Amino acid sequence: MPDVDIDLLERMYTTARTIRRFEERAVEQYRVGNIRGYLHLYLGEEAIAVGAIAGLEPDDYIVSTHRGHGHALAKGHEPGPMMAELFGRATGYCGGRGGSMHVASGALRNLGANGIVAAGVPIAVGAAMAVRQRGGREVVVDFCSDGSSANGVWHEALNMASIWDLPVVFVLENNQFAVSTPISASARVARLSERAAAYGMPGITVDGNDAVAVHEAMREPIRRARAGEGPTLVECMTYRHGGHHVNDPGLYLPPDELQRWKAHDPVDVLRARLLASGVPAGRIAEIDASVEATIEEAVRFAEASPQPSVEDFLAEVSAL
Ligand SMILES: Cc1ncc(C[n+]2csc(CCOP(=O)(O)OP(=O)(O)O)c2C)c(N)n1
Repeated sequence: MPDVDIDLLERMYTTARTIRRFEERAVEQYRVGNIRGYLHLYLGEEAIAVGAIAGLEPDDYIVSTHRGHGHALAKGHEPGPMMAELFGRATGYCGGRGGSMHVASGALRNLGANGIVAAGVPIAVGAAMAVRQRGGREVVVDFCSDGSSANGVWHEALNMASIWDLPVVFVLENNQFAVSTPISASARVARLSERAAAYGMPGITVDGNDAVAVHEAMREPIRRARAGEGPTLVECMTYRHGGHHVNDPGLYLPPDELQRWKAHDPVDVLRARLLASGVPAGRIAEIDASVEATIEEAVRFAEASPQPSVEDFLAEVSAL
């Protein structure tokens, strides 16, 4: 087991637990009609955002996906305005206009979740080009999905990032399904990280349910990107705890496979690491209680927040 700083381990556990409770409460709020439309949950995949972002600096960028609540929370978005965004309220990160699938924050350097599969990948490459042109030292982490890697633009974007040695790390969240299609029905390669070879960049596969493993695996890709040595593809193996979105019962997930992955739960893995590192169970209970209070406060904040006004609908819309 890698030797990990206890403070870092506590921070990673707190973030994973925050994402978990945020989404569990979001499901409740969806069921009572406070959140509408689609809600794609990150339950079971939390370790990827937590581990990948733990190694970034505040000025580094992320680009997210339709399953993006965890990315945003790990990048420092506060649960209150995040929940308000899901509620469509004026106090949300995008004034309630983005909702679950379009959370973004310039200040926090989250270039946005995206409802279109693979659409974030060229945005990440464009951001990395901008960093390069400005002579900056920021790194862009592009969260993308197994489904996105079957999309033409994913391949074009990886190729361009590679030929120009752009400062980007592609973090492919392989939850093994694109809606109900298993990865075995859409790819012939055993590991999607093998696709990196086609573009002359390193490709690695890591246990995406272990935040420490993800964090360790990201060290060299982040260093490489920052040093101008080019991109890396990091495939993180994981599994959804349910269907594709909140209203999909996920009946196509083989029950024994789902159970196996649930037994390797990302939050439990971090808790076990804390205990094994000598952190007392009482300290973990304190963290849990504080997360609980934060998320309760986030729900209250969202509920009490005003709806966006009709007059403001055209604000920030420009016509050329
Ligand atoms: C370009 C495009 N095609 C199809 C869809 C419809 N769609 C939404 S999510 C999804 C697949 C999702 O699977 P994956 O990309 O692996 O991400 P995951 O949901 O597993 O995180 C599809 C096909 C879309 N949003 N965008």
